[in-house]
Amino acid sequence: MNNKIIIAIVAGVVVVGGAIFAVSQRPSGTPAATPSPAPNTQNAQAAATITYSANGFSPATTTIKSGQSVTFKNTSSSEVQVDSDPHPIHTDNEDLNVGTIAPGQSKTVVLTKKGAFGLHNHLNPGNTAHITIQ
Ligand SMILES: [Cu+2]
Repeated sequence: MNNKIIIAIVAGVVVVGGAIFAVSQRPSGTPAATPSPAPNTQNAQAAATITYSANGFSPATTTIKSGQSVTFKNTSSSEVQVDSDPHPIHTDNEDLNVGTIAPGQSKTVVLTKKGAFGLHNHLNPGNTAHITIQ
């Protein structure tokens, strides 16, 4: 008689404990556990990549279509700060004010404003590149 009660209690603890464990293992909130991208950036394959190395930006000119994205990749050993021309006010195309990118890192931006724009490394304004957005 007592054994049956003890077995029932143990079984109940196991079932309840198992249920709590199962619930705790479930990801909370929405199933989309991927980190949300920063504003104006996307994880999709970029239409073009502009690399910043010790020699500056490469390629010097890039052409994409409006709505496509461009990845800026810093392969140099120093920080780069990508900004729209003109230096230092950066007002031609504010989508190109990508900001600082640490060595070895990259940032991707979606560009929508059509036209031909210059950009530069704000920390070394002689390093420039051009991008045409059709
Ligand atoms: Cu600047």
